Amino acid sequence: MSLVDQLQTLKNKAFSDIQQAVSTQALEEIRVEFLGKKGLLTEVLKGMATLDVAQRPLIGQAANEIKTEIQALYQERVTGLQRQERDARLREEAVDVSLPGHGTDLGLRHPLNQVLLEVTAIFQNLGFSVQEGPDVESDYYNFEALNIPKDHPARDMHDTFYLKNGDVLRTHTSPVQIRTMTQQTPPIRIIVPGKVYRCDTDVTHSPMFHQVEGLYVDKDVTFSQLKGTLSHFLKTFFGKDKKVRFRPSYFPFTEPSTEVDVECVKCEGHGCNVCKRSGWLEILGAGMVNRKVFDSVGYDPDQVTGFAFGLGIERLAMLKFGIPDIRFFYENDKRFLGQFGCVPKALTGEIK
Ligand code: 2NM
Repeated sequence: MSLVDQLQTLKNKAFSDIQQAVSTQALEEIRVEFLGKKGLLTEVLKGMATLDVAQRPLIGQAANEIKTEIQALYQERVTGLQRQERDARLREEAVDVSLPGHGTDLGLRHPLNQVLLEVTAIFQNLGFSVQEGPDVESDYYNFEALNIPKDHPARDMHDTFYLKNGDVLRTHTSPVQIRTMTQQTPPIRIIVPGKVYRCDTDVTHSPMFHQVEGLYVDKDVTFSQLKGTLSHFLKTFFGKDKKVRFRPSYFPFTEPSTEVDVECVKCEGHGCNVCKRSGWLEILGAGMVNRKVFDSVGYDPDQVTGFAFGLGIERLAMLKFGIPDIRFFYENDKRFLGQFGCVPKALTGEIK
C-alpha cells in the first residue's frame, strides 16, 4: 500500500475511533495511539525515508493536514465529552435543598435523674449537703457498723451480691453515712444518693436501683424534727394538701423506727390498684439513729442524737409518672424517655 493510502486509512480509522469514544479517558488513549510520539502517524512517516526526495514535501504536507484534521475532531469531541461527564457528575452530586430537614433530637434528663435532683434539692434547701461513696463495700460498712446481725436475712447470699473476697455490692447507701460520721464530727446534715444492689427481680424490683438516704446528727436532735423534716419533704414533693402518716416499724440501725406514708397520689385516699386499696403509699423508712451505730463510729450516744431515713428513687418516679414496670427505666427506649420533660415546640418541628 502506498504511503498516501496508508495515511488515508489511518485518518479514516482515527476519525471512526474518535467518533465512537465514550469517555475523555478513551479519547486520550486514542490520541496517544495515533498522534503520540510513538503513535501510528509517526510510524507511517518513517516510510518517507524510502521515497524520492521530490515526493517527500507533498507527503509531509498531506501528513500535516491529516494530523490537523484529527486534532480538530479530537478537540471537538473532548469538549463534548467533558461537558457530558461534568453534567453526569453534577446530576449525581445534586442536593435537593427543598427537602424537609431531619429535625433535631433534644436531650432530656432521665426521669430517675429528674426525681433524684428534685429530692436532693428539697433537702439541700434545708441545709443538707450531698455525699457519695463506693458501690463496692466491706461487710463492716454495709452491715456490721449498722448493727445488722450476722444471721440477719439481708445478709443472706440470696439477697446480697457477694464478691469472692467477702466484699459486697452495697445493699443501701447507709455505709456512706458510717464513713462520713467516722471522718467528721457533729453537726452532720447529709443526703446520700446512689446505686444499690439486691438479688431481686420483678416488675417493681431490679437487682440495681437508686436510693437516697439522709442523716442529721447533732446535740438534741428529736423525733419531732424527724417528723417535721420528712412531712415537709413529702408535702413539697407530692403536694402540700397530701396527708402524711407515721407508722411504727423496725430497722436494726434505728430505734425507734418508722415507716412514712403519703395519701395515694392516684385515688387521693379512696383506695385503688396503686395503693392496694389502702389509700396510702409507703414512701420512706426512717428512725432515730441506734446508739449501737454511734458506738461503731466513736460518737458518745449520751452527747448526740440523730435521725436517718431512706427511700427508693425508682418507686418515687413510678408513682410520680404512673410507670407500671421498673424495667422501662433501664431500656433507654427514646419513645419512653421522650415523655418525661418538655421541649419547646419550636424545636420539635410542631411549631414552624
Ligand atoms: C433507712 C431507714 C432508716 C439509715 C440509718 C443510717 C445510719 F447510718 F445513720 F445509721 N443511714 N440510713 C436508715 C434508717 C435508712 O432506709 C430505709
